[in-house]
Amino acid sequence: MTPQTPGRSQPIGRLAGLRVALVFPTFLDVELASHQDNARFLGAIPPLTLGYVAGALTRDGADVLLLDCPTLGMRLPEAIERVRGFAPDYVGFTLATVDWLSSLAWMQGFSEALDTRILVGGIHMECYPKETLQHRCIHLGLAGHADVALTDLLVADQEGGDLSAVPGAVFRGPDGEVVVVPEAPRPKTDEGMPYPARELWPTEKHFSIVSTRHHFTAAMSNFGCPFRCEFCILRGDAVRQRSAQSIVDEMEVCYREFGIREVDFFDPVFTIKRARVYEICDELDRRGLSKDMIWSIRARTDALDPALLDRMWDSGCRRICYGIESGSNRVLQRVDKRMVSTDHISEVIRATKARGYEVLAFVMIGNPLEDRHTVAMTRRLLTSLPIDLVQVASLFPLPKTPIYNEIMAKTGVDFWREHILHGTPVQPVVRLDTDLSDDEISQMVTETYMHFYFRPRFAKFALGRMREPAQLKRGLDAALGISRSFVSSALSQRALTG
Ligand code: B12
Repeated sequence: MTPQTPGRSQPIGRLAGLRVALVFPTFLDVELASHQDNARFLGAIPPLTLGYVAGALTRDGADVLLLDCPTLGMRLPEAIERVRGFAPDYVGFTLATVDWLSSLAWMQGFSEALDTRILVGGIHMECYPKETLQHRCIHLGLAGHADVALTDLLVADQEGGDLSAVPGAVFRGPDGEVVVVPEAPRPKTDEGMPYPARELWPTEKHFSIVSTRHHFTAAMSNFGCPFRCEFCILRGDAVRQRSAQSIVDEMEVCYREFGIREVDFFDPVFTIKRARVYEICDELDRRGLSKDMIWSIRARTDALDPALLDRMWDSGCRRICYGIESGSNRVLQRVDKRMVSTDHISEVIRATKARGYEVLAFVMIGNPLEDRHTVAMTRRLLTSLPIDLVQVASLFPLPKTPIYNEIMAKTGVDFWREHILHGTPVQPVVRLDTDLSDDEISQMVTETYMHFYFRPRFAKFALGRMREPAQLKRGLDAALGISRSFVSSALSQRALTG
């Protein structure tokens, strides 16, 4: 029997008749505060967050339009026209702090063009709810998971009810002052949480730069993370764990209803509970899904062991993305990845590759204690191990992280708050315990990519996995993009040094 999407079989209908358009903007035409290149090269990843919001809304009977603009190649004017035709009561946006200016430009565009209420949520609303609603184009916000309180919020807003009784509500009171209602404690399980509403987005168009199968989707097996990395906003966040049953049910829906053959789990540590991973594998085998569907996970090298690697391989897991972050043990300890040492990382990566997995490593440049020497150590680690793919990020201190809190304590300035309120630039980035400048770091990021990818080993790997021309084109586009940013950063370095 095909499993049902939870909640959809018996809609409660409290939102019946309400129309909500959810918009995931295309940001590349606006000046970004963050990593433009990453966004371009990652691929067309589904807007999972809005998929979950849409799932919660349709569960309770609302009509929802979900516009995945980057995947559809849709710019602001076209998106406005599409939404106008839908005549929504609300237009919803998910906000990430680093993309604030782009989101604001889109929300202002919608607010000027349409007579509708703008609704916001997302991780940013846990950081700067008050500052966000200072912008008059935004009417209503929610901090916390949509399935918990969104229906209450919209019903209260529609009926002129008491918004201050809704946990996580953010709104302007009668005198115009912004009211932020504390979020209720996060649920510990995913009970009652719908799946992302995949029927509302163009699944056939989604891919990631590393995906190999059609159709592809992204998913989440946990929300939040119990680890305590100092650069991460999820640190200490209450973990909402999904059961093995619910994860495999969702995979089966993906397989049968959407023809999906590859699922990439985006939560940072899929293997938090090893017993659950065994259950997932058993269930995938029992339903015959492991024969024809591949999946990939993100994990820490200290949250896996050889037996688990064997078990996941047998049930169709084919890629593991490890957050190894640095080749320097001092840097790892400084950012509280202290359970890991580079020796241990090397051992686990070799064991992973020996079983046939593709190995992707995430590294960062610009953490506290970073210097040219530690960056060289990271590069050496990457090229000394059987790693197939690498993603290099420059540290952008995020709000609500220990690194950012230390920067605030030292400088006395909350840069992000100023950015949200007044649009003041957040670059050059103020960094902690490193003398490296933004320009040096971005050049090192590009050099690290070049150092890793422009090697015969990678060319062999890439050619070996190209099964269709589209994959080859994506790989070449990414390589060209990296080379271009290398040349332009080399030229600007030369200009700087005269
Ligand atoms: C999958 C993912 C992506 C996907 C999909 C993004 C998406 N928005 O759907 C892709 C690859 C496209 C992506 C892109 C980016 N991401 Co991202 N992403 C994630 C990841 C791994 C999971 C997000 C998710 O699906 N969570 C599951 C849902 C259930 O939880 P949620 O996101 O909190 O959403 C719930 C509530 O917040 C609320 N809610 C959320 N939005 C809304 C909207 C409305 C209207 C309402 C009412 C409620 C509501 O209801 C949701 C459902 O319960 C998170 C890290 C993590 N583990 O959470 C990073 C994360 C959110 N991403 C991050 C970043 C930086 C980015 C990028 C800026 C990177 C870049 N420049 O390319 C872009 C920004 C795009 C954007 N505006 O979201 C940061 C955000 C940090 C910050 N404060 O800014 C995070 C936290 C990663 C990290 N540790 O740094 N991302």
